[in-house]
Amino acid sequence: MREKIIKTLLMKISMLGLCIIFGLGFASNTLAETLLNQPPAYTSGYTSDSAGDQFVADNFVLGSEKTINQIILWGGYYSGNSLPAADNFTVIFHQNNSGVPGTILYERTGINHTERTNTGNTVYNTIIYQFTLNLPSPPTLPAGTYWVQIFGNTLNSDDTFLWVNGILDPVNGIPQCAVRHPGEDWYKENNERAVQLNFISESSMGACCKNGNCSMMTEAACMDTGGTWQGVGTNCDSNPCKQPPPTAIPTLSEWGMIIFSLLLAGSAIWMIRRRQVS
Ligand SMILES: [Ca+2]
Ligand SMILES: [Ca+2]
Repeated sequence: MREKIIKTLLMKISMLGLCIIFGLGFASNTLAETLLNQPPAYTSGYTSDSAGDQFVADNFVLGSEKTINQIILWGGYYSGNSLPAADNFTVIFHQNNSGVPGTILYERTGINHTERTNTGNTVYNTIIYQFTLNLPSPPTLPAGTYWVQIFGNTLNSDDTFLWVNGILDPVNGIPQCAVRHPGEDWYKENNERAVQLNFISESSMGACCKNGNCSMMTEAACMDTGGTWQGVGTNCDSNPCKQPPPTAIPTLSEWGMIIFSLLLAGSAIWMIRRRQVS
């Protein structure tokens, strides 16, 4: 009888444990909504760069009003793979103008990645990375058809940002993408860009510290970049990140001082002797 009670109790405790583990798992889950999902095809790509001669954009549909605050895209630095410490992307959302990009609704430049991972794939000898970008002052767009244009700004390197082809999102994607050369009109091409447009709930965002720098991201993204997660709901306004200690001014160690004084004494003796000789 007692054994049975203990067994039941143990079962209840382990069930409770499982509930807690699952509960925590769900609680820390990121509340995310993917508004366009076009994974990379790794077959080909287009350069899209202010320091190149080409820009590309891709089209999508929103069924209702949505905020887009995160972009994941796939590409690399063609063709020398000179990976900058900080990426410099420009993101533009356009209205649709008879099947090509039209009026600009949102434009931000100088966007760095919050996550950047090597996919292990190459296109045109270019290492392809998965870049996660958090959009500053994210746009909220009503239901409709839009274009997202993304390009690198690689003025300081010989490489050019390459945005690889993607697989068409059967729900929110629209076949074809658009290409433009400086000073010319947009024209269509028969493929898609590798891109994901997301809405990540603010309630799952928090401050992430790395090397004294603060940026807003999800816990998973913070862990991936090797940062220190400050918790849900924290922000960078109060600069919660400890500044790295200032570089120490090199000082002579005790041994160094002993050797230094011996050298000094030695050269003094040598000087005196030389004077005595002359
Ligand atoms: Ca360049
Ligand atoms: Ca498309």
